[in-house]
Amino acid sequence: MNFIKRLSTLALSLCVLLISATACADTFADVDSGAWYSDDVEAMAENGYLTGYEDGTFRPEGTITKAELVSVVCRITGTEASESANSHWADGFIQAALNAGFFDWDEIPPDGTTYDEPITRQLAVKIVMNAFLPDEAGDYNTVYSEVSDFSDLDGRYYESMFAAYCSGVVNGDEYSRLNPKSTITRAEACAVIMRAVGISGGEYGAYTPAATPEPQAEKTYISGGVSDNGWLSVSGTQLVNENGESVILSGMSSHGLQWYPQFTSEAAIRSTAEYGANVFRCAMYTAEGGYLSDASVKSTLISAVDTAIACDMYVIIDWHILSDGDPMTSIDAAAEFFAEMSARYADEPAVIYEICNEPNGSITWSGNVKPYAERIISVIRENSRGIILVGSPTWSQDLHEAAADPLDAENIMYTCHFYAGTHTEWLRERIASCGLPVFVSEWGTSAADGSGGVYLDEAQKWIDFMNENGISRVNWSLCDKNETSAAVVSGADISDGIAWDELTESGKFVFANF
Ligand code: IDC
Repeated sequence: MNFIKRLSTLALSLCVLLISATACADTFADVDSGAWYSDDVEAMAENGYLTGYEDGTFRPEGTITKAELVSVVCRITGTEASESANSHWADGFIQAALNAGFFDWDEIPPDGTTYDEPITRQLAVKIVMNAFLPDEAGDYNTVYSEVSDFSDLDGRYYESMFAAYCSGVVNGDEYSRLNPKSTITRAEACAVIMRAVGISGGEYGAYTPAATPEPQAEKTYISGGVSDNGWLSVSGTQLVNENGESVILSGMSSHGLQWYPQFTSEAAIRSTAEYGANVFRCAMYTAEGGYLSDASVKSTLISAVDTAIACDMYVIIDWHILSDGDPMTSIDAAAEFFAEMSARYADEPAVIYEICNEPNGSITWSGNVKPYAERIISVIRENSRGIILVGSPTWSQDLHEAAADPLDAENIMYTCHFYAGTHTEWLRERIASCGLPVFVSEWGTSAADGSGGVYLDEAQKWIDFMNENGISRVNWSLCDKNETSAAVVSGADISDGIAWDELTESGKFVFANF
């Protein structure tokens, strides 16, 4: 069959494919000429490789199924449909593509059961590469070093994905991810097919690949960070991500922002992410020279929050009451502060609000902390659905009091703070038996005064316990103060990040356990 004839057959057959179309229009109502994929979609349509829906749309963001992708590839390559073995419209193409070696039997069993499932990106790429560029080879090292979610790629797709990536058939997304197990949109499938067709050198049409701008990595991606998990919520006692899967956040707390702002620099926060942290806590003291006497510390906080967000980390805004033990004392200032913060970060899934670090002194849960929490929660909820962390009396250890009279609100977690040299099995038992969603927003390897020890054996028991129970944790603290809980050795130059040998004994233990 000559090329022109094949094309016109294609144009005809594609009009009835997928897609049940009326006319092969070369523009679609919903494909904006400025969209990154518009040239590729247009080229596919002009060549008659595909058409849109009856209503004149192409639905570029819709997913493409196994049947749809395989049949388009078969038609472009001229792979004739085999005799159907079942009643599915695409069965003949699936059988033919299987025989042609575009994919393996188990990837799309030829019994029709999975034909209408959305195809994964890695399988789509394999089929496209086998069909159009079977001899193209890629390079492991390039992909390994450039792709941030390399570990998500299944081994059987290495060859085709390496070849596709190195030849430009696929690019990483804004986080340098290939998202191999995710679905692929119709627009993306067009781009991938047309690039492969273009690189194959014209056998399937005089097509010059569109000048699709290479998506550049713009944002930092970290595994287990905000781009992976999105908005968090609470399900039972667990913190879960947008897909309802359990999530553990692990990271560092700043020391007092009024004293150690240099440890909230981009280099410092990014360093913790590079060691595996996915959360950063900004401890804004209210007393001791903090916010209530010097509101300028709020700018340090905002800059730290924005830096953590840029690092793809979750970030806790901590109203760090301590020597001022009753949160009620400064409730008006807290309400004003959280109104401002929740408005500022209303659409930001990264931000978590910790409304009272450690209530203490002669106060009670029901008489002081709970009424405080109710007001501040309602303030935050006017703007944000983010997670809210609530402390309890006795420096956030009295979970049993909170459990006896819990808050009636959603996406709330109760904090429990421990220091391995002071708090042991009895506090773990309290957490295990309270029945509340617990978040350890502060813990130390030292004794409760921030010094002494370090107590790494007990700390290990805590880590094991938190892992077993899916509990998130934030370590005190990222600073170089001369106290054992500090993670960084005194006087270290951290302007280029934190090197392993600049970590204290505590820092090494904590960073190794993110
Ligand atoms: C400690 C600091 C220490 C500082 C002291 C008072 O490590 O340098 O002098 O606060 O501001 C907490 C508090 C946290 C404490 C920490 C260790 O939330 O602010 O930091 N700790 O004592 N609760 C239990 C222990």
